[in-house]
Amino acid sequence: KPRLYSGMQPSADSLQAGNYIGALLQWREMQNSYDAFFSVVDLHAITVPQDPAELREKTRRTAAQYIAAGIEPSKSTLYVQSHVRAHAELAWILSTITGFGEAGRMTQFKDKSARYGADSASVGLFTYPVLMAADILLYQSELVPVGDDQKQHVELTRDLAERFNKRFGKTFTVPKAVIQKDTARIYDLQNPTSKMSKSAESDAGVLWLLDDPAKSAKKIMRAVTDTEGSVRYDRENKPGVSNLLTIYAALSGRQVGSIEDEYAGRGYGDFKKGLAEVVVNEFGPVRERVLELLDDPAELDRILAANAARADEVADATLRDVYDKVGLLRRV
Ligand code: AQP
Repeated sequence: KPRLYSGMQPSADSLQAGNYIGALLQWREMQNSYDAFFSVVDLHAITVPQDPAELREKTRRTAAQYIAAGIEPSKSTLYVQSHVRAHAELAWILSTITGFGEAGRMTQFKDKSARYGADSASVGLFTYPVLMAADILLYQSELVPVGDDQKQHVELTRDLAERFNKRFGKTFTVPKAVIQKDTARIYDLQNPTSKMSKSAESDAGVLWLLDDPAKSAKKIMRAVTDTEGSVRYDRENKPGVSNLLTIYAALSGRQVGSIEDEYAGRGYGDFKKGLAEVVVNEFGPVRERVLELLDDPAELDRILAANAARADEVADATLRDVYDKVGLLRRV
């Protein structure tokens, strides 16, 4: 089976609906046809300040959400990035073949450093894409499912793989990004032109996977719509309603058209009530399962350790080859 790699940052207590629909649901599907590696990328998370105790907890919680959403640790390799040392080691090697200017062109760094200010933006935030390249290349991944915003980082990964192969001989598989479909992009409920995000400034527009169902229902009832009053998909003129339709379709497995038909001639209130039910039915059991998993952290840690050992095997083989190729003396 072809290899696939993807990951998420443990940057909040709960994942949000965009992470679930845009990433987890797709991963769950793909794990059947690919040799998939799914990582909780804690080394990436510390490129911005994190509280140590909270980070540990968020890492477990993120892993639990992967499992509860249907990523099977016996089918996919589901592990914590920092458990596999090769990530940091390969990132160092790759940083030595990355141009300073090349890294400086990454738009995510420009955005994030503008947010934090030049002096509080870390060097780690600057080299974030190099660590991401290491994540992907360690496993000789062919495919990398990512959101649109990560496309540039996968391009850099390809460039680095090709550069390394050319300079030192064939070592890495050159990966391809699988860009998430437009219908899998979820927007903020209060601000439906910007993407739903774990780090949104206001909580009101974010649907958390682990939120109390009544709270999620309330947020949906208060979601921004428009004055037209008809439930139809029109991303440009009706971003709020279109976003709700996208969520409805993704979580119910129905087509947008059939949902439009069902609510034709009915108001937004009915439509939102219907959606709230769909969300509660889908997220409720996931939440229950997460709570069960978190109830036995030792068992969860054991699963993660076993999966990290599996990841180590593949990663170490690549790293050993890389060390040899660049001329590092083997320790005997
Ligand atoms: N709104 C979204 N719609 C669809 N997909 C989304 N993803 C995130 N938001 C949406 C997908 O989730 C995965 C997780 O990526 P990440 O944890 O590296 O962070 P992110 O993409 O930056 O997501 P967040 O929630 O906005 O996190 P923070 O606030 O921590 O930066 C990716 O596959 C992404 O496409």
